[in-house]
Amino acid sequence: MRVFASNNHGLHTALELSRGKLQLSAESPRRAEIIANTLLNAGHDFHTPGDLDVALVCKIHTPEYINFLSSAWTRWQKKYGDDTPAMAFAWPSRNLAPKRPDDLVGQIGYHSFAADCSIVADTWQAAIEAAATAQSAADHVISGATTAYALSRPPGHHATSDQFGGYCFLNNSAIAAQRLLDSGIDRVAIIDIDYHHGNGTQAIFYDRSDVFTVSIHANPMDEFPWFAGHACERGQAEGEGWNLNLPLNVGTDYAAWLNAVNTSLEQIASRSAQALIVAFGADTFVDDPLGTFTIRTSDYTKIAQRIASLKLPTVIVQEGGYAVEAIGENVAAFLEAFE
Ligand code: OKP
Ligand code: ZN
Repeated sequence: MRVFASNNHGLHTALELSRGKLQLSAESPRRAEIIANTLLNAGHDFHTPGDLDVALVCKIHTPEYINFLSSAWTRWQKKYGDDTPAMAFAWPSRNLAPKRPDDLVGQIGYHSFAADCSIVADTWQAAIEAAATAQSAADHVISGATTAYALSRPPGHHATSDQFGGYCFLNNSAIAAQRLLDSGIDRVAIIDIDYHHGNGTQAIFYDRSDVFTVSIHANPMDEFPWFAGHACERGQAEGEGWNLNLPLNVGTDYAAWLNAVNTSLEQIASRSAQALIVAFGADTFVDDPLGTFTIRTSDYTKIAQRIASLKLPTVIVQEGGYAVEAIGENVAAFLEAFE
């Protein structure tokens, strides 16, 4: 399969606040290195992404968010003069004013929803290239290929139009979906099978019916992102009925996961989607340190065969997956079914 990957993803090596400590993020450059090595050995066809189309990104993210992300590190350096990662410590949560402050630290809080993300010197460059990777994979499908894989890192599905969090800055899957629409496709479906709810993707398309967003994930009553991902969230206005959440219990096994995928595929098949984005996280894997599902490597091939049976042009975009030693094999197992 045609694989798009940036050589510069490692520019983003961030810290996360976890269990009261600042530590190296589980979302590491090593993840992408292992995926790339495994896929190269398996004979996949590697390409670097083209330049990101800024006008495309502006259809998914707000100008003030893009301005903020592109200048945050320089502003942080100017303010503090050292190399500590830029992070927030206050957010406009319930009962606080949602007005955007002028101060940089206030803006970091305004433009984020979690402290598992930090901005370092080249986070913006890495995020741009991750988005470009998804854009180029979409372009490959637009030019007639049945499938393409975007090895995007940092991931994207938690990023909303104007907030980062959950290791995500730009919503790569949403950008790929918009690219497909802009090529003349009337409706795109996104199936997000990362362990965590794709809250950013849901929010971006919540009032739209041109993108049918589906997410299968651990119940947000128990798992990150906690404040989105319930079955009752079905879209609004024009988009009412165009968002489907299938929250699953902690500890979900392959049989129950397959069942949710089958439900999703039936829904997608009845919505006249002409192309598909798979937001693929491998953190449903049995040994994933962040997940609790019990999916095994060979299960990824079987689930991918089900998804491929839709016979839609498909862009696969990498999201999470933190069992680093197995992530390459898990991605390879998934892609295998599309060959
Ligand atoms: C991103 B993606 C654990 C912190 C967990 C939230 C999880 C982000 C998942 N130390 N941070 O959906 O894989
Ligand atoms: Zn995840």
